[in-house]
Amino acid sequence: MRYGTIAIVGRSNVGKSTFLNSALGMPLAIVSRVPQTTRDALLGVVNSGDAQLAFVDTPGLHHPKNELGRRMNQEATESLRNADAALFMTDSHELEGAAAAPGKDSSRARPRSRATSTDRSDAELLALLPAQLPTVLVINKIDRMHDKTRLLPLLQGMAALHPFAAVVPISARSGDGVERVLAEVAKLLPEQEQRFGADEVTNRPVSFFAREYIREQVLVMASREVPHAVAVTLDQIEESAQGLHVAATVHVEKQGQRAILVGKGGEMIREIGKAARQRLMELTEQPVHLRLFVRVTERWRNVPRQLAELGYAPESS
Ligand SMILES: Nc1nc2c(ncn2[C@@H]2O[C@H](COP(=O)(O)OP(=O)(O)OP(=O)(O)O)[C@@H](O)[C@H]2O)c(=O)[nH]1
Ligand SMILES: [Mg+2]
Repeated sequence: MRYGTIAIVGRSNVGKSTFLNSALGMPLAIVSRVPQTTRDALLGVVNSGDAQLAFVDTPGLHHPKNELGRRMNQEATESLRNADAALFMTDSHELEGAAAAPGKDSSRARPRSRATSTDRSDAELLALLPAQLPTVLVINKIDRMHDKTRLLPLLQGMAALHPFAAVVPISARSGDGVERVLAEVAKLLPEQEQRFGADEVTNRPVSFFAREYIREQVLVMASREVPHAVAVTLDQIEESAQGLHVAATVHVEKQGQRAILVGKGGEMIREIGKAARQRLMELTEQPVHLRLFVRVTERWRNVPRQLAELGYAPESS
């Protein structure tokens, strides 16, 4: 019997949360095209053969621009310190693009589109892995590779950067290769008692997912306008015979962002609410009543007191 925690780390947007969902067989974690979607570490328990794999999905490592970003990076590096193994994820599509560009080495891969000054290279991030931590390299999004003959040299190039226990190409979106990752990771875990019951998936309460699923829909529906300025707090969360009652406030930083999120005649926020409610109903398997408010909370990403009030844990020392 094997059990252990595995930190899933890598740059933003490489597909860490998509992988967790694929391994779990349910869309627990939020996913979007916007970098820095995940802000808090999220446990997802996967039972595979005689092993129990406690995955911890983490925020994408990046050069932070504000207090929130600093805490997100800290959350990821702390998860690594507490893990029995790591899954380091990168994006084959980006590696392919970087390798094709003359004078660039594949370890320096950065997003081909949407590249920003917050991006960090894989080589930089590999240096953050604790020396003795057994690590599986997962090369994601192989479904997007134009030239599959490039895969082998990319795998070899990445493998040369770090003593990985295994290298596995996957498509987290289609599920291709995910089982192999589970098998490789299970080999790295200590022989010990399992910690979670067969039907335990996570340790986060429904209130966490209520906030997350609302923020996810904002990212999905208004990704161009307000990608990172959004936080969600709950004003009410109660269960009754009629189901789950949730009232939440969506915080943005500027009046203009508020106008966009509310939309013409309140249409945008209604659509966000409808989709988030659907996600919550599927998670909790009960009717959900959701009311949303949009409020301007200036500079919340930079003010430690407001970060704490908006649910982002105070920095641990
Ligand atoms: N084509 C393709 N797209 C993928 C795959 N895996 C993830 N994606 C997409 O990549 C984008 C980012 O996915 P996420 O799972 O949110 O990435 P992440 O690494 O968790 O990102 P952060 O939380 O921001 O660090 C989303 O649009 C996903 O649908 C894949 O295997 N193939
Ligand atoms: Mg994520």
